[in-house]
Amino acid sequence: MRAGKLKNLERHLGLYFITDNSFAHSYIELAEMALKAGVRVIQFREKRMSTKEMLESAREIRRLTEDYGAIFVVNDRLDIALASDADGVHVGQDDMPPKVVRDIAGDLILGVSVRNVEEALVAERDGADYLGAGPVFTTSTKEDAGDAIGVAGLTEIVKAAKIPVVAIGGINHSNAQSVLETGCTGIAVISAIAANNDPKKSAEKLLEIVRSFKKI
Ligand code: TZP
Ligand code: MG
Repeated sequence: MRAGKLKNLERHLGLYFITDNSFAHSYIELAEMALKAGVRVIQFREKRMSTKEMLESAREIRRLTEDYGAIFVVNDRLDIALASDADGVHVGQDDMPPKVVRDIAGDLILGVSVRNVEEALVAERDGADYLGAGPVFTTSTKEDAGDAIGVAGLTEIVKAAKIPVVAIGGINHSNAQSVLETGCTGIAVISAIAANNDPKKSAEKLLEIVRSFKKI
């Protein structure tokens, strides 16, 4: 079960879309447009909703991702991930430690946000299945994202890590190529899809760029 999930994960990580409710479309609309475009990993990221509302939204996205054979990941909240039958959970440096996530939910895909090689190696040792590395560029989407690590910082992480590295932070159609040239497994975006007038078309264009680097 876990091995199968991980095999799909590596293949699907090329374009990783993170939902955000601050733009014109709802989670579910954005998730559906991304899935229709061909995105196969959707992360549900929500900082304001009540737990009850979060669970409802997560379950809705779970059903949708299931229909498309896509991977569903919940940001921060292991309880919501488990209750919505998500495939994975993604934690940051101040969230539930990866080792604890593994103890509680050994079968879940585990993603960990890292900013440098040191954090990357610790996350890998503690059981991460993939890394979210960034912010590569300055972004206004995440307030506490910290300083940009640049393509140079990303390159160091990609070289040091044995597990897939997904680049995140300020990635768009103009800079995606320079990011993928580092050899990272994929790119994760919020605003490049969610803030676009046509999220589906935007996702399709990003997928074209990713496909010029790897078979996904
Ligand atoms: N983690 C690091 S940067 C970031 C997250 C969640 C925000 C990414 O959003 P955008 O709009 O793609 O820069
Ligand atoms: Mg977090």
